[in-house]
Amino acid sequence: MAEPNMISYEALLARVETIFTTVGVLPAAAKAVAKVIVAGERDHCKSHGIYRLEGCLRVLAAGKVNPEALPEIHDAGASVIEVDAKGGFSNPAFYAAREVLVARARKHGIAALVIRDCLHFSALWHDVEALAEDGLAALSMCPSYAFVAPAGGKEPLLGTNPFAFGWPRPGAFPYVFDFATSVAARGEIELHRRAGKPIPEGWAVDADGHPTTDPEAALGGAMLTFGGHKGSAISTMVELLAGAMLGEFMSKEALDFMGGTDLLPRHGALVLALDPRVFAARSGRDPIAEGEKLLTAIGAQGARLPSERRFAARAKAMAEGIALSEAELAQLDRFERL
Ligand code: NDP
Ligand code: PYC
Repeated sequence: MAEPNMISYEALLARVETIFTTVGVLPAAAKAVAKVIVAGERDHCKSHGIYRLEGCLRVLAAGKVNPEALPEIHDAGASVIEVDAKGGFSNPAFYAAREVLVARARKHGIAALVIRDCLHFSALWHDVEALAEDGLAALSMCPSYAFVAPAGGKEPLLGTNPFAFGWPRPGAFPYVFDFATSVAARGEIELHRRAGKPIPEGWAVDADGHPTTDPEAALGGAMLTFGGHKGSAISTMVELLAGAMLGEFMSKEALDFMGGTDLLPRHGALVLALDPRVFAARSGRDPIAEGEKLLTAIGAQGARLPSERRFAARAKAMAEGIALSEAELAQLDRFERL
């Protein structure tokens, strides 16, 4: 097998940022989007790493994302804050509103960020990890496209609807989980298709509703929810809270609006931030210390915490560089010549 090419995090970030600014994305947005893509690659989350560059450039070329969008914050001083992404990527909108979300959660104990009208392609751990670093617990969710059949059904109706949670830990990386409510993210199936590999059984059914391990048939059929009816219910909750409740598209509407899955979905997103110390204030107990007892006990059983693999991959990439294949490097070169 060919030796991987090593590139530093900083060098990859600079290259990806330049690719975005060259095609007209405003510098602050280019920085925010490049940061999440390169962080995905650094943490070896390949389904939302540099592979996503192609989709971002495609939606930019199609004129279906606003490269000059300036997120607009609507803040009435209450615990619900809105940021209108103005048809731009979701990440700049989140970072634009992060400070006020944190301040409001510290003041009221709980605050919600409503992100409106955004193009969403990224993993959600970025949001909850950032908030946990500010000492807050956080939940993040959004719809996507109707790729997934509800448990007991065969037709795509629900999105892959990711759901993420973060919890602060003293002197350690936060506790973070982040998963699609489908068995696997759509990006994973696409990566299997590109590599010419079958997908595991149980991920999807074909267009006739029969189980399939062929990624092509899966992409043309329906993905399945994780945990059967349980994942289906959580996915439905994401549609209701981050779609219907916000007055933004649910996954079926997002798909109808864009007219196909070639371009990234446009919808809203919901981020909740909670200050554990405000909630526990009258108990006299330290919620972070109490939480640590549980997290330590999980580790003591030899079980790994979610994100441990990701944080280990990050440490390795920061020390040794990020490994890219010849094909990935060639693609970066090609995008730089656009
Ligand atoms: P995975 O199944 O790869 O991982 C889900 C979570 O479980 C991670 O936090 C992972 O931590 C953890 N985990 C995995 N294995 C174990 C284990 N053995 N023990 C403990 N924890 C474990 O994620 P998905 O494929 O479901 O989703 C991938 C990404 O896709 C997510 O980041 C999600 O946000 C994104 N996504 C985005 C969408 C969008 O619309 N923007 C739509 C759908 C998905 P670790 O990383 O350390 O392995
Ligand atoms: O991997 O399922 C996915 C996905 C959908 C939108 C962004 N990522």
